[in-house]
Amino acid sequence: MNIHSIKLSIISMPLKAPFSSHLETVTEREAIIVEVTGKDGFQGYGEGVAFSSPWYTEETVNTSYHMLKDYLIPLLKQSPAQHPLEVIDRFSVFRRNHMAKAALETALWDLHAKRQNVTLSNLLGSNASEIPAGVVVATSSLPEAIKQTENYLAEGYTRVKIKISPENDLVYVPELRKRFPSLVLMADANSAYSLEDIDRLKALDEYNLLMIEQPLAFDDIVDHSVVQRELTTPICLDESIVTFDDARKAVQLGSCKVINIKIGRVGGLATAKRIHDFCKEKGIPVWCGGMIEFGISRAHNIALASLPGFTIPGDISGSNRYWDEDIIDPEVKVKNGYISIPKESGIGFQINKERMKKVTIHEEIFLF
Ligand code: OSB
Ligand code: MG
Repeated sequence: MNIHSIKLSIISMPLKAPFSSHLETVTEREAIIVEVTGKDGFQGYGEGVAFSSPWYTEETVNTSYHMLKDYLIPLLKQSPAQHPLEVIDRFSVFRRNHMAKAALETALWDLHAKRQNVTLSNLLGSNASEIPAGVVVATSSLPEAIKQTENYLAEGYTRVKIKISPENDLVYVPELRKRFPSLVLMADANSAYSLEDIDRLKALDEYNLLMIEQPLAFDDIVDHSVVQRELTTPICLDESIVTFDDARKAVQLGSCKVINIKIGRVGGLATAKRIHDFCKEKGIPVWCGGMIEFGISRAHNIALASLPGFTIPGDISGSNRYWDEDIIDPEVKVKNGYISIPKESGIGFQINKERMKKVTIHEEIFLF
């Protein structure tokens, strides 16, 4: 793809408020920004979404950095790709490390779209002009959850996700349902339950949840099919779907009725789109998951979520959900519950260079 150089930057920014699930409380977010510069001067951007510690998946900022610097960038240099679709195949000689792979692959998609002078959304096959927004309430205090829900509804969000575990579920869900009877509400368990909790999960059927996300183990597909048969509420898989074949097996086994697609978790836009296409054909609705991300990943999510199979609002919120000031210009904004898809080529947002400078804690350039 005629690459001149790749710059890796590690950035760090405090969240406006702590993000708490039963697994972890995030107060500061680090991420890797990948900037690919072509010999023609075009630039593409990707964002590595692994966290500082391996609480959500096994990757971290440091393992992603190591993979990019010592394996993925040298591999791309050694065997250049002609098209971003080829990249995932090249990378398959290295196992897993999906978030590291996606950071670089998504930057190449942005670069390619800019060279073609099309939006990334158009390049992926969409001509939508906006996507519905969704927001996650993740706090360990119920009064705070109620207050945040009220505030987000006032900001125009129409779909709210809360984090649940056996410690809070039968308090949070009934209370929020009572206060917001017609709210499109869903719950994410991040693997807080086991098969023995089946009665607890069944009790949630009463509250008209849009879905329950990832109740069982992060690497399970089989036991989820047992739970799905017992529940009327649709189960959505997040952590369990890291490859195209995981999605195929989960659908085949009836382990879920909905899939959350995260570009980083599945190793890039090519696989994300492939899972979307398969689910669309099978009549399985999908939505785009979030990673408490900065603007570059948010922009890639917006392009992906513009595809027609994304029939459920995802965890795509405005930049101001987490950040005092994002690293893109303009920031992602939610109006009347929708985010408009930018019309400029590629991801359609500029990098806010001044903001980047302020939040960068490390950078390195690799010449091709
Ligand atoms: O399980 O969906 C998840 C954030 C970090 C790690 C895992 C998850 C989440 C979210 C999305 O719930 C939050 C967001 O980006 O708004
Ligand atoms: Mg989740």
